[in-house]
Amino acid sequence: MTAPRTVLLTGAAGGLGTLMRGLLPAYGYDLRLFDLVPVDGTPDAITADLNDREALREAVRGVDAVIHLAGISLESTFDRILRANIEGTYHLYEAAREEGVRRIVSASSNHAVGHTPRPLPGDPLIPVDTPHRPDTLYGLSKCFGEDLAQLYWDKHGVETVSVRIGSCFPEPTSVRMLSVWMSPGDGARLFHAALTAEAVGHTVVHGSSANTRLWWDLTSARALGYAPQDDSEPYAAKLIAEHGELDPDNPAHTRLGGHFVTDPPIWPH
Ligand code: NAI
Ligand code: 15L
Repeated sequence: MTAPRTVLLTGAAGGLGTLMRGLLPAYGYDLRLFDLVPVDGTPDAITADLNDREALREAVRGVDAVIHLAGISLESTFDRILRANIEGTYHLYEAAREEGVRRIVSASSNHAVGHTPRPLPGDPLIPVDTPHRPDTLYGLSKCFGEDLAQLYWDKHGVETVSVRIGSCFPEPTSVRMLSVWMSPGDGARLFHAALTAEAVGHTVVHGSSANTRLWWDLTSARALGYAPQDDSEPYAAKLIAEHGELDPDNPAHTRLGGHFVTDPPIWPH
Protein backbone atom coordinates (compact mmCIF):
# COMPACT_ATOMS: atom_id res chain seq x y z
CA MET A 1 0.00 0.00 0.00
CA THR A 2 1.37 3.42 -0.94
CA ALA A 3 1.37 5.62 2.15
CA PRO A 4 -1.92 7.53 2.07
CA ARG A 5 -1.68 11.28 2.14
CA THR A 6 -5.22 12.62 1.81
CA VAL A 7 -7.43 11.13 4.49
CA LEU A 8 -11.12 11.74 5.13
CA LEU A 9 -11.77 12.03 8.89
CA THR A 10 -15.44 11.45 9.72
CA GLY A 11 -16.63 12.53 13.15
CA ALA A 12 -14.05 15.31 13.05
CA ALA A 13 -16.00 17.54 15.46
CA GLY A 14 -16.20 14.87 18.17
CA GLY A 15 -13.89 14.23 21.10
CA LEU A 16 -11.62 11.74 19.36
CA GLY A 17 -11.87 13.57 16.04
CA THR A 18 -10.69 16.76 17.72
CA LEU A 19 -7.72 14.96 19.30
CA MET A 20 -6.79 13.33 15.99
CA ARG A 21 -7.18 16.58 14.02
CA GLY A 22 -4.51 17.96 16.30
CA LEU A 23 -2.12 14.99 16.14
CA LEU A 24 -2.33 13.36 12.71
CA PRO A 25 -1.10 16.24 10.50
CA ALA A 26 2.38 15.76 12.09
CA TYR A 27 2.48 12.36 10.34
CA GLY A 28 2.12 14.10 6.98
CA TYR A 29 -1.61 13.63 6.42
CA ASP A 30 -3.76 16.17 4.68
CA LEU A 31 -7.09 15.73 6.48
CA ARG A 32 -10.47 16.32 4.89
CA LEU A 33 -12.96 16.81 7.72
CA PHE A 34 -16.58 15.56 7.82
CA ASP A 35 -19.19 15.79 10.56
CA LEU A 36 -22.89 16.33 11.12
CA VAL A 37 -22.05 19.51 12.99
CA PRO A 38 -19.60 22.26 12.05
CA VAL A 39 -15.98 21.67 13.01
CA ASP A 40 -14.70 24.54 15.17
CA GLY A 41 -12.31 26.83 13.37
CA THR A 42 -12.41 24.87 10.11
CA PRO A 43 -14.78 26.51 7.64
CA ASP A 44 -13.82 24.15 4.82
CA ALA A 45 -14.91 21.07 6.79
CA ILE A 46 -17.84 19.22 5.23
CA THR A 47 -20.99 19.50 7.36
CA ALA A 48 -23.25 16.62 6.39
CA ASP A 49 -25.01 13.50 7.63
CA LEU A 50 -23.58 10.06 6.87
CA ASN A 51 -27.00 9.35 5.41
CA ASP A 52 -26.59 12.07 2.78
CA ARG A 53 -25.24 9.71 0.15
CA GLU A 54 -24.35 12.39 -2.38
CA ALA A 55 -22.43 14.46 0.14
CA LEU A 56 -20.63 11.38 1.39
CA ARG A 57 -19.69 10.23 -2.09
CA GLU A 58 -18.29 13.67 -2.87
CA ALA A 59 -16.42 13.64 0.46
CA VAL A 60 -14.60 10.37 -0.27
CA ARG A 61 -13.82 11.27 -3.90
CA GLY A 62 -10.07 11.44 -4.38
CA VAL A 63 -9.00 10.53 -0.84
CA ASP A 64 -6.41 7.81 -0.26
CA ALA A 65 -8.05 6.46 2.89
CA VAL A 66 -10.77 7.11 5.46
CA ILE A 67 -10.66 7.23 9.25
CA HIS A 68 -14.28 6.60 10.22
CA LEU A 69 -15.15 7.96 13.66
CA ALA A 70 -18.61 9.47 13.02
CA GLY A 71 -21.62 8.03 14.76
CA ILE A 72 -23.40 7.69 18.07
CA SER A 73 -20.67 6.95 20.60
CA LEU A 74 -22.76 5.80 23.57
CA GLU A 75 -25.89 3.76 24.17
CA SER A 76 -28.99 5.27 22.59
CA THR A 77 -32.35 4.28 21.15
CA PHE A 78 -32.39 1.62 18.47
CA ASP A 79 -33.70 4.10 15.89
CA ARG A 80 -30.82 6.51 16.43
CA ILE A 81 -28.22 3.73 16.45
CA LEU A 82 -29.73 2.23 13.33
CA ARG A 83 -29.64 5.50 11.43
CA ALA A 84 -26.19 6.78 12.41
CA ASN A 85 -24.10 3.68 13.07
CA ILE A 86 -25.64 0.96 10.93
CA GLU A 87 -27.09 2.78 7.93
CA GLY A 88 -24.47 5.55 8.13
CA THR A 89 -21.55 3.12 8.18
CA TYR A 90 -23.07 1.14 5.31
CA HIS A 91 -23.32 4.34 3.28
CA LEU A 92 -19.68 5.13 4.00
CA TYR A 93 -18.57 1.71 2.73
CA GLU A 94 -20.73 2.04 -0.37
CA ALA A 95 -19.27 5.48 -1.09
CA ALA A 96 -15.73 4.10 -0.63
CA ARG A 97 -16.44 1.17 -2.95
CA GLU A 98 -18.00 3.39 -5.60
CA GLU A 99 -15.12 5.89 -5.49
CA GLY A 100 -12.34 3.28 -5.36
CA VAL A 101 -11.04 4.08 -1.86
CA ARG A 102 -9.00 1.07 -0.77
CA ARG A 103 -8.44 1.53 2.98
CA ILE A 104 -10.72 2.40 5.90
CA VAL A 105 -9.67 2.61 9.52
CA SER A 106 -12.88 2.20 11.46
CA ALA A 107 -13.67 2.99 15.09
CA SER A 108 -15.02 -0.18 16.62
CA SER A 109 -15.29 -0.39 20.38
CA ASN A 110 -14.59 -2.55 23.41
CA HIS A 111 -18.40 -2.62 23.71
CA ALA A 112 -18.61 -5.02 20.74
CA VAL A 113 -17.21 -7.56 23.21
CA GLY A 114 -18.17 -5.76 26.42
CA HIS A 115 -19.67 -8.79 28.16
CA THR A 116 -16.32 -10.57 28.03
CA PRO A 117 -15.01 -11.17 31.58
CA ARG A 118 -11.87 -9.26 32.39
CA PRO A 119 -8.84 -11.49 32.95
CA LEU A 120 -7.75 -12.09 36.53
CA PRO A 121 -4.05 -12.00 37.41
CA GLY A 122 -2.39 -14.97 35.72
CA ASP A 123 -5.17 -15.41 33.11
CA PRO A 124 -4.34 -14.94 29.43
CA LEU A 125 -5.22 -11.54 27.99
CA ILE A 126 -8.47 -11.30 25.99
CA PRO A 127 -7.61 -12.38 22.43
CA VAL A 128 -8.68 -10.34 19.43
CA ASP A 129 -10.71 -13.30 18.11
CA THR A 130 -12.84 -13.49 21.25
CA PRO A 131 -16.51 -13.93 20.20
CA HIS A 132 -18.70 -10.87 19.82
CA ARG A 133 -20.52 -10.23 23.11
CA PRO A 134 -22.03 -6.74 22.77
CA ASP A 135 -23.10 -5.06 25.97
CA THR A 136 -25.52 -2.54 24.39
CA LEU A 137 -27.29 -1.76 21.12
CA TYR A 138 -24.37 0.60 20.60
CA GLY A 139 -21.94 -2.32 20.97
CA LEU A 140 -24.09 -4.37 18.61
CA SER A 141 -23.73 -1.65 15.97
CA LYS A 142 -19.94 -1.97 16.32
CA CYS A 143 -20.27 -5.74 15.71
CA PHE A 144 -22.17 -4.82 12.53
CA GLY A 145 -19.37 -2.44 11.55
CA GLU A 146 -16.77 -5.18 11.95
CA ASP A 147 -18.81 -7.66 9.90
CA LEU A 148 -19.51 -5.04 7.24
CA ALA A 149 -15.76 -4.45 6.99
CA GLN A 150 -15.20 -8.19 6.52
CA LEU A 151 -17.85 -8.30 3.75
CA TYR A 152 -16.34 -5.34 1.90
CA TRP A 153 -12.89 -6.92 2.05
CA ASP A 154 -14.04 -10.38 0.95
CA LYS A 155 -16.42 -9.15 -1.75
CA HIS A 156 -15.07 -5.79 -2.90
CA GLY A 157 -11.40 -5.64 -1.87
CA VAL A 158 -11.88 -2.63 0.41
CA GLU A 159 -9.40 -3.06 3.28
CA THR A 160 -10.26 -2.15 6.87
CA VAL A 161 -8.52 -2.03 10.20
CA SER A 162 -11.29 -2.22 12.82
CA VAL A 163 -9.89 -0.62 15.96
CA ARG A 164 -11.72 -1.80 19.09
CA ILE A 165 -10.95 1.32 21.02
CA GLY A 166 -10.83 1.05 24.79
CA SER A 167 -11.07 4.58 26.23
CA CYS A 168 -9.27 7.31 24.33
CA PHE A 169 -9.28 10.46 26.42
CA PRO A 170 -6.51 12.80 27.59
CA GLU A 171 -6.36 10.94 30.93
CA PRO A 172 -7.96 7.80 32.41
CA THR A 173 -10.81 8.76 34.77
CA SER A 174 -11.77 5.42 36.37
CA VAL A 175 -10.05 2.34 37.73
CA ARG A 176 -11.39 0.30 34.79
CA MET A 177 -9.81 2.76 32.39
CA LEU A 178 -6.40 1.94 33.83
CA SER A 179 -6.74 -1.31 31.86
CA VAL A 180 -8.29 -0.04 28.60
CA TRP A 181 -6.96 3.53 28.29
CA MET A 182 -5.41 4.65 25.02
CA SER A 183 -3.55 7.92 25.29
CA PRO A 184 -4.25 10.35 22.43
CA GLY A 185 -0.61 10.04 21.35
CA ASP A 186 -0.90 6.25 21.15
CA GLY A 187 -4.23 6.68 19.34
CA ALA A 188 -2.48 8.68 16.64
CA ARG A 189 0.34 6.08 16.49
CA LEU A 190 -2.21 3.30 16.07
CA PHE A 191 -4.22 5.12 13.38
CA HIS A 192 -0.98 5.89 11.53
CA ALA A 193 0.07 2.23 11.69
CA ALA A 194 -3.39 1.16 10.48
CA LEU A 195 -3.21 3.59 7.56
CA THR A 196 0.26 2.54 6.42
CA ALA A 197 0.61 -1.21 7.13
CA GLU A 198 0.77 -3.42 4.04
CA ALA A 199 -2.00 -5.86 3.10
CA VAL A 200 -4.28 -5.67 6.12
CA GLY A 201 -7.34 -7.28 4.47
CA HIS A 202 -9.73 -6.94 7.36
CA THR A 203 -7.77 -6.82 10.60
CA VAL A 204 -9.28 -6.33 14.05
CA VAL A 205 -7.03 -4.75 16.66
CA HIS A 206 -7.41 -3.71 20.26
CA GLY A 207 -6.81 -0.02 20.80
CA SER A 208 -5.06 0.87 24.01
CA SER A 209 -1.76 1.98 25.41
CA ALA A 210 0.80 -0.45 26.87
CA ASN A 211 -0.92 -0.33 30.24
CA THR A 212 0.57 -2.25 33.16
CA ARG A 213 -2.98 -3.45 33.97
CA LEU A 214 -3.85 -4.31 30.35
CA TRP A 215 -6.84 -6.68 29.88
CA TRP A 216 -6.51 -7.45 26.18
CA ASP A 217 -3.92 -8.60 23.72
CA LEU A 218 -2.21 -6.02 21.50
CA THR A 219 -0.45 -8.54 19.21
CA SER A 220 -2.48 -7.77 16.06
CA ALA A 221 -2.01 -4.03 16.61
CA ARG A 222 1.75 -4.45 17.07
CA ALA A 223 1.85 -6.56 13.89
CA LEU A 224 0.71 -3.44 11.99
CA GLY A 225 3.75 -1.60 13.33
CA TYR A 226 2.03 -0.02 16.35
CA ALA A 227 4.50 0.63 19.17
CA PRO A 228 2.59 2.16 22.10
CA GLN A 229 4.58 4.60 24.21
CA ASP A 230 2.24 5.26 27.13
CA ASP A 231 1.01 3.46 30.25
CA SER A 232 -1.86 4.48 32.55
CA GLU A 233 0.02 3.36 35.68
CA PRO A 234 1.10 6.85 36.81
CA TYR A 235 -2.64 7.60 37.29
CA ALA A 236 -3.33 4.42 39.30
CA ALA A 237 -2.67 5.49 42.88
CA LYS A 238 -4.84 8.59 42.62
CA LEU A 239 -7.76 6.81 40.88
CA ILE A 240 -7.73 3.88 43.33
CA ALA A 241 -7.60 6.27 46.29
CA GLU A 242 -10.62 8.12 44.88
CA HIS A 243 -12.74 5.18 43.66
CA GLY A 244 -11.42 2.08 45.47
CA GLU A 245 -10.25 -1.19 43.90
CA LEU A 246 -12.46 -3.03 41.37
CA ASP A 247 -15.23 -4.99 43.14
CA PRO A 248 -15.15 -8.70 42.11
CA ASP A 249 -18.93 -8.95 42.77
CA ASN A 250 -19.90 -6.05 40.51
CA PRO A 251 -20.28 -6.97 36.81
CA ALA A 252 -19.59 -3.34 35.92
CA HIS A 253 -16.11 -3.98 37.34
CA THR A 254 -15.55 -7.54 36.13
CA ARG A 255 -16.63 -7.25 32.49
CA LEU A 256 -14.65 -5.47 29.81
CA GLY A 257 -17.47 -3.02 29.01
CA GLY A 258 -17.74 -1.59 32.53
CA HIS A 259 -20.96 0.22 33.36
CA PHE A 260 -22.33 -0.30 29.82
CA VAL A 261 -22.87 -3.92 30.93
CA THR A 262 -25.17 -2.98 33.80
CA ASP A 263 -26.79 0.28 32.69
CA PRO A 264 -30.53 -0.11 32.01
CA PRO A 265 -31.67 0.09 28.36
CA ILE A 266 -32.59 3.51 27.03
CA TRP A 267 -36.30 4.14 26.45
CA PRO A 268 -37.76 3.74 23.85
CA HIS A 269 -35.81 0.73 22.68
P1 NAI B 1 -18.19 11.76 19.86
O1 NAI B 1 -19.63 11.46 20.17
O2 NAI B 1 -17.50 12.79 20.65
O3 NAI B 1 -18.06 12.12 18.32
C1 NAI B 1 -18.83 11.51 17.32
C2 NAI B 1 -18.99 12.51 16.19
O4 NAI B 1 -19.77 11.88 15.17
C3 NAI B 1 -19.75 13.78 16.61
O5 NAI B 1 -19.00 14.93 16.30
C4 NAI B 1 -21.05 13.71 15.84
O6 NAI B 1 -21.55 14.98 15.43
C5 NAI B 1 -20.68 12.84 14.65
N1 NAI B 1 -21.84 12.17 14.09
C6 NAI B 1 -22.79 11.48 14.77
N2 NAI B 1 -23.73 11.03 13.92
C7 NAI B 1 -23.36 11.45 12.68
C8 NAI B 1 -23.94 11.32 11.40
N3 NAI B 1 -25.10 10.67 11.22
N4 NAI B 1 -23.31 11.87 10.35
C9 NAI B 1 -22.14 12.55 10.53
N5 NAI B 1 -21.54 12.72 11.73
C10 NAI B 1 -22.15 12.17 12.80
O7 NAI B 1 -17.43 10.35 19.97
P2 NAI B 1 -15.87 10.10 20.14
O8 NAI B 1 -15.56 9.83 21.55
O9 NAI B 1 -15.12 11.14 19.42
O10 NAI B 1 -15.72 8.71 19.38
C11 NAI B 1 -15.44 8.65 18.00
C12 NAI B 1 -15.69 7.23 17.50
O11 NAI B 1 -14.89 6.32 18.21
C13 NAI B 1 -17.14 6.76 17.67
O12 NAI B 1 -17.47 5.96 16.57
C14 NAI B 1 -17.09 5.93 18.93
O13 NAI B 1 -18.11 4.95 18.94
C15 NAI B 1 -15.71 5.33 18.83
N6 NAI B 1 -15.13 5.00 20.12
C16 NAI B 1 -14.65 5.99 20.93
C17 NAI B 1 -14.07 5.69 22.14
C18 NAI B 1 -13.43 6.75 22.98
O14 NAI B 1 -12.82 6.38 23.98
N7 NAI B 1 -13.55 8.03 22.65
C19 NAI B 1 -14.01 4.29 22.61
C20 NAI B 1 -14.55 3.34 21.67
C21 NAI B 1 -15.07 3.69 20.47
C1 15L C 1 -16.88 3.84 23.96
O1 15L C 1 -17.16 3.06 23.03
C2 15L C 1 -17.41 5.22 24.00
O2 15L C 1 -17.55 5.77 22.72
C3 15L C 1 -16.57 6.12 24.87
O3 15L C 1 -17.27 7.33 25.10
C4 15L C 1 -16.21 5.47 26.19
O4 15L C 1 -17.37 5.25 26.93
C5 15L C 1 -15.50 4.15 25.93
O5 15L C 1 -16.22 3.33 25.03
C6 15L C 1 -15.23 3.35 27.20
O6 15L C 1 -15.59 2.18 27.25
O7 15L C 1 -14.64 3.91 28.12
